[in-house]
Amino acid sequence: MPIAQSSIACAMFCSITETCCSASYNEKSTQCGLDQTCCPQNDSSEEGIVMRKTNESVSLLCPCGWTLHESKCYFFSEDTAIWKNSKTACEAHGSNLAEVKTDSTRNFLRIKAAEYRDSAEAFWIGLTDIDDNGVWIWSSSQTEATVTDWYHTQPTMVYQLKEQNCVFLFRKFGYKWNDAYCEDECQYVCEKTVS
Ligand SMILES: [Ca+2]
Repeated sequence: MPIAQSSIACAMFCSITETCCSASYNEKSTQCGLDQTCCPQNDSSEEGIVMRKTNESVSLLCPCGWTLHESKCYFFSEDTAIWKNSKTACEAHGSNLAEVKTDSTRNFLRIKAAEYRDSAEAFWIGLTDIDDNGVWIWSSSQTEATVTDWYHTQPTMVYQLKEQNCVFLFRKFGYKWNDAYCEDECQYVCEKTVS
């Protein structure tokens, strides 16, 4: 059983281990137990985030199909939708379109998106300048973007006379960011906080 410095480190170890769906951390022995059985392939339930804590162990996990990164769970959709409907789809799962506040999250999203390169051309995230052209705002927290991952030619703002007000991770740009037409049909990334 691997050793981890903290329950969060243990949970992160689980999140990068493909076969792991939850982790148990024993604070006394600092052993990190990886559970491979709680997430059956056919289980499409959306039970939300489960966290169990006892005197001796803590379990931190995301719903099936979601990936833990730091203290949030992320979902990379298979279906496609325009930006506005992607936002609604995330909200229907008790989540929001993904927001990037740290370098770590920025890198995680780009690397994770690349794992889907055979099946995903682009993933919407929660960034838009629809209210004020050139001012990029995270839609759920209503904060201005400070950390960004624009491809070097982006944002273009306008392309072929149409405004580009919504942002996706774009395969053509190594999943760095592109501003695009909000009416494009793309896959999307949702996030929710482990609570
Ligand atoms: Ca663009």
